[in-house]
Amino acid sequence: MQRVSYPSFRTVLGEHEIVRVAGANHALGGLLAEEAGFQAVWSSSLEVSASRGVPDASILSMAEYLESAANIQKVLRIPVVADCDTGYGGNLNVAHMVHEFEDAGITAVCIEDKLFPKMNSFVAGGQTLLDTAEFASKIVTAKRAQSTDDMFVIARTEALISGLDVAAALERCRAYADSGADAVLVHSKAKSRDQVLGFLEGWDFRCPVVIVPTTYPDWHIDEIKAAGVSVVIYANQGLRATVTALRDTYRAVYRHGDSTVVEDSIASVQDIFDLQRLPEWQKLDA
Ligand code: SPV
Ligand code: MG
Repeated sequence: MQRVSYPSFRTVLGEHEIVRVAGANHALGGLLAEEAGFQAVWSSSLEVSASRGVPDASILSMAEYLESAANIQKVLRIPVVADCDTGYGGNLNVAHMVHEFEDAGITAVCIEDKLFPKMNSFVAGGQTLLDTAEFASKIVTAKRAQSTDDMFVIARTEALISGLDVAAALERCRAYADSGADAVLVHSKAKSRDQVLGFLEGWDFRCPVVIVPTTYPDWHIDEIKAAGVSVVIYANQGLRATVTALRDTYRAVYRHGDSTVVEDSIASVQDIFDLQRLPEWQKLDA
């Protein structure tokens, strides 16, 4: 058994009309997303920071996020899209980030136009934007810093998150696309898809659009595709499912006094061995 190989995110995007991406914070989560059929995995800053028990507020360092993303990518046959927040500082931090993520085999990174340190998009307050030209220069720097054609840089606008309107989001994304972004991500915390639909109606598709339908979960993939979106990220459903599953399981075992109460509803140990590809590893043992 050799290390698994995987296509670049750019290749995957070229092969699919729409790419479905699932959030994860560790390799096992990535493997389960791959098993379910997703075409890529989002190494989510919310998930990674939550897995460390700290807020998603630029508390962990670039090296810590890199380690998570790289550990996920090492075992997958699908590419990782790394959520790199603001790029961890200014332009030169962005350049260092691109170098390091590229070295680790990551083929897609996403940076957002908020001030460093950033706060998670769903938190009220702390959503101050970087000036459009300054963020555009981060995109130029990121593209200059990459050493392979594969590296895919997603420019994410938090305009709608910060309370600006669709026109402002469009203006920012046009500037980012013209600065070399490979795709734009328009994030919204509205309770319906209407804000993002308004964005798509005004977008001239000079580059692909990425969305994160967390607060408007009723938007079916066929409708998202018909609206012209190229990439959809289910950013934190896995994390939230994990919390529910662990909480219910721990509480039930503690309350019941033995674990018979959960045995029928939890994965078998053999299932874990299979996810670990144990038989393939055993063949390596000379
Ligand atoms: C993440 O998953 O870390 C994201 C999406 O950036 S959100 O949490 O909605 O900001
Ligand atoms: Mg994030």
